[in-house]
Amino acid sequence: MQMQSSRPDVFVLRREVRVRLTATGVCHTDAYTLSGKDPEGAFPCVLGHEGAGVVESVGDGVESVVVGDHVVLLYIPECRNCKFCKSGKTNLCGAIRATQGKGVMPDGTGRLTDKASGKSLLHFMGTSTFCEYAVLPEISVAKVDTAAPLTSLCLLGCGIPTGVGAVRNTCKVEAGATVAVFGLGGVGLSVVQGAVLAGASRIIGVDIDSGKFANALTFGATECVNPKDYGSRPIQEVLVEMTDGGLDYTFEAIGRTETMRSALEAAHKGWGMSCIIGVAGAGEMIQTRPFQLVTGRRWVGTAYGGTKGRTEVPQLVQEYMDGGLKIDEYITKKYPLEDINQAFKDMHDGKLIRGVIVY
Ligand code: NAD
Ligand code: DAO
Ligand code: ZN
Repeated sequence: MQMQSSRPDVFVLRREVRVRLTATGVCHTDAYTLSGKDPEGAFPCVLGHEGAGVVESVGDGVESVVVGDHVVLLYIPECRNCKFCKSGKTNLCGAIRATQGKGVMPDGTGRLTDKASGKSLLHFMGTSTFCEYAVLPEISVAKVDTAAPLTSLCLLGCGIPTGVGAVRNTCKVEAGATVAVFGLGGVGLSVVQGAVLAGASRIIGVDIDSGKFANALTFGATECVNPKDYGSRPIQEVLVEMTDGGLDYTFEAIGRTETMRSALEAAHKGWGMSCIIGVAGAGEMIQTRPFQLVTGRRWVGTAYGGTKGRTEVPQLVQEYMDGGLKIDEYITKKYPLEDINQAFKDMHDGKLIRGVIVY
C-alpha cells in the first residue's frame, strides 16, 4: 500500500515509516560529504544523519512503531534477523547495506524530490535529516520515550552513542582503568563521558586546541595535554611517561592517521587497547611497527560505538531521563533550518560542540 499524506510528493511503502523531523545535529561527516572529498558520496542528495522526530505515517507490515511515536533515526539499522545481528558480535546490520550505500530505499527507489526542479534526490546515510520529513525502513528507527525532549534526543543519532559506546561496547573499559582521549570535539567528549560513567580513574584529554580543555574538564577529564606544548616530541612518549608505561585504553576521535598511531603507541605494553573512532580521509592508511602489537597492544575500531540502535538508544534515553547521561550539555547553539549554512560555518570555526537545527 502507498499512503499519501499532506505532502503528496512523499510516500511510504511496505515496512517503511515516514517521520516528521523535529531536530537534527550538524556533524563533520555531513560537511565532509558536502565537500566532495568522500568518494562514496552520491549526489544530488539530502544530507544530515543525526535526527529525531515523530512518526507521521506507516506503511503496511510495520509492527514496531505507530503514528505518533517518537523516534531517533539510525544510520546503522538493527533488523535482528541478518547474520550480523544474529551473531551478537557486531552492530553492523547488513539488511539494507547495499541499497543504503547507493542512496536509495530497499526497493531501489527514492522518496525525496527537489520541489523546485521536480527531480529525484538521493538519501544520505539512510537518514537525510536536513529535511522536514524522512522516510526510512522501520528497522532504521529507534522508538523512544515520548516524555523526553526530541530536540535533545537527536544527538543520540550519532555522536553521543559513538563515544559512550566505544567505551562500553567496544573496549568494555573497567572501573579504575586509565584512559586517554585524542580529540575533544563532540565525539571525544562522549568518550570522556563514557569513561566517567565506567569509573575510569584517570582520563587524559589530548587536543591541539587548548580552548577545548574547559569543556573536557567539565565533562570529567582529569587532565588535558596539548601536543603543541611539547615541540617535536611525540605525544605518545609524553603520555607513556605521564602514566608509568602507557594507558589501559586510548581513543582516537579526530580522524587523522598520525594521531591514530600516537594513540596506539600510548597504550600500555601487554594489555593496552586503542580504539579508532575518527574517520580518516578516503584511501588513507594507518601504520605502526608490528612489534607494537606483538607486545600486546590491541588496535580496534568502532562504528556508532557498537550501538545496536533499536535496542540501546531507548536505554540511553532512559539513562538521560534518570539524570545519568548528559545530552543537553553538548548543544552549543540551535538554528532554524534556513540558517544551516551558518551552523556549518560555526562548526568549521570550532565554535560548537554540536549545533542543532530545530524544525
Ligand atoms: P570535532 O572536529 O568536533 O573534534 C575533533 C577534535 O580534534 C577538535 O577538538 C580538534 O581540535 C582536535 N584535533 C585536530 N587535530 C588534532 C591533532 N593533530 N591532535 C590532537 N587533537 C586534534 O569532531 P567530532 O564531531 O568530535 O568527530 C571526531 C571524529 O569522529 C571525526 O573524524 C568524525 O568523522 C568521527 N566520527 C566517527 C564515528 C564512528 O562511528 N566511528 C561517528 C561519528 C563521528
Ligand atoms: O556496515 O559496512 C557497513 C558500514 C556501516 C556504516 C559505518 C559508519 C561508520 C562511520 C560513520 C561516521 C560518522 C557519522
Ligand atoms: Zn541486521
